[in-house]
Formats: sequence, C-alpha cells, structure tokens
Amino acid sequence: MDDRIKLQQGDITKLQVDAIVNAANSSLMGGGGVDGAIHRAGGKQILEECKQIVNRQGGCKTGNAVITTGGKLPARYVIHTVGPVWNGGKHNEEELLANCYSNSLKIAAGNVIKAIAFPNISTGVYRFPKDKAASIAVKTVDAFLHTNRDMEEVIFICFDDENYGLYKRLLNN
Ligand code: AR6
Repeated sequence: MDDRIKLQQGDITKLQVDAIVNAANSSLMGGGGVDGAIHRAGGKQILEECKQIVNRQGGCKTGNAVITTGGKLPARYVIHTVGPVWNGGKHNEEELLANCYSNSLKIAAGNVIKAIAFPNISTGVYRFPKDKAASIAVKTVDAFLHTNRDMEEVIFICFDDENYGLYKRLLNN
C-alpha cells in the first residue's frame, strides 16, 4: 500500500487539507449526512458555486466530480462527487464508485492539490455495502498514486466505527 494513504476517524469538515471530498447528489443542492455537514460548516458560498455549475452543466452525473471553494471551511476546496445508490450490485455500482475516487483525484491533480481527504462515499443513505466500498476506495486510490508523484497525502476519514475498522484492516495488510 502506498504510504501517502492515511487513515483518520472523525468529522471531515474539521480537516485542514487542500481539498475535502463531498458525497453529494446529482442536484448539487445539498442534503443530509456529510453533504449537509459540509454545506453547514462551509457557508453559502459553496452553494452559490454549485448553482453556477448547475447553470453551466446541469448538475453532476453519478461517478463524476466538480470543484468549488471551501468557503469558511479550513479546507481550501470542496470536490463534490456523486456516489451510486446501491441497488443490488448489478447496476454498475462498483465501477461508478471507483469513478468517484478516480475522477475526484483527477480534478485534484488539475488544481495543484497536494492533500485531499475522502469520506466513505455511498456508505450512508446510498446503502453501498461498507466492506465492498472500502476495498474499492483503497484499491482505486492506491492505483492512482502509482501513476502520480505530485499528490502528497490522501486521507480516508471515517465517521463511524464500522468503516474505521474496515479501513484499518485493509491498510494494515
Ligand atoms: N465527516 C465525515 N464523514 C461523515 C460525516 C462527517 N461530518 N457525516 C457523515 N459521514 P452519507 P451517501 C459519513 O449518507 O451514502 C446526502 O443526503 C457517514 O458515516 O453522507 O453517499 C447527499 O445529499 C457515511 O459513512 O452519503 C446524497 O443525497 C458517509 O459519510 C446522499 O446523502 C456517507 O454517508 C449521499 O449518500
């Protein structure tokens, strides 16, 4: 495993990194979970930029990502990505979740972001099985880092104990 991958437990809105990733929905208009927490803590500037993006390109498709300011957050940017809703596993959910990680990292690389933190995309309201989601997340980030020397740190920040335990096991092996 690439040693630029780090694990933490806690609230992503508190992290002082170049960018945090938001588990958004395709409307980009906010919601509950980590999305709600990010918009609350970051203030209205984030929503303003999301509205401009929606006006330009009409929201964000599942697996894609867009970037806005971090507003009042300690992070400079928020990269909003839209995870797949788990629907049994035969609707391309795994590939779409991998796309969330790789497309977020591509946007980060394009914006000279050296430290980025990911939440456990799709594992809340969108019901993606946490063990599968963790494997996909780690594998996709590790593969990206193999081809990229500029990124200095990728943090997985887990909110709940179950995810934290799963990542801990994966990253220690
Ligand atoms: N910091 C880090 N992780 C968090 C935080 C936080 N402050 N709060 C929750 N989590 P979810 P999804 C974890 O439901 O499944 C929204 O309404 C949480 O423990 O936020 O991708 C959007 O608008 C879980 O592991 O996102 C969409 O409509 C993980 O974040 C929809 O939910 C993701 O849970 C997206 O669903």
